[in-house]
Amino acid sequence: MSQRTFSIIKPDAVKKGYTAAILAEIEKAGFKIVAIKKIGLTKDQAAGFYYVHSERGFFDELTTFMSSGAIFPMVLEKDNAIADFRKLMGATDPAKADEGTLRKLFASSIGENAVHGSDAEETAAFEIGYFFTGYELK
Ligand code: RTP
Ligand code: MG
Repeated sequence: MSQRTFSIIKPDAVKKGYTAAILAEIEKAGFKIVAIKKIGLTKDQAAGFYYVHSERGFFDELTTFMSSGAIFPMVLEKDNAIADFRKLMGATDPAKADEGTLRKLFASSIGENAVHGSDAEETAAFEIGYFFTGYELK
């Protein structure tokens, strides 16, 4: 059944000029881009997005990184979108990511790993609502 997931092209990938190449891989994999925009987050806005990790040792590094430059948040749609996008994205650590995955192709380290993807239906709903409002999601 058709499902929506949420993704971000992170600051490292935007800075390196990989945005178009990543979008091409996403469309090649069968995802429809429902919504996309270019924005910059404050550190507080990054902390709100990643609040589930607020007790983790890497939280300060993560929110500093996510607010370090422009990002492209987006909403993607296809059958089984959440699980299929996690597969396309690859492991959190690019050194452990399978060949052909976005993180294998475009990421440099566990901290600067090029893309985000929602991990469950509830997180996708929260994350889509964090960045997009109803009229942007036609
Ligand atoms: P994401 O949420 O960004 O899609 O990544 P993920 O599900 O694969 O990984 P998650 O466990 O949710 O971690 C969120 C982000 O935190 C950074 N991280 N750094 N230094 C570290 O040990 C470490 N561990 C995680 C990564 O950028 C990861 O994407
Ligand atoms: Mg995650």
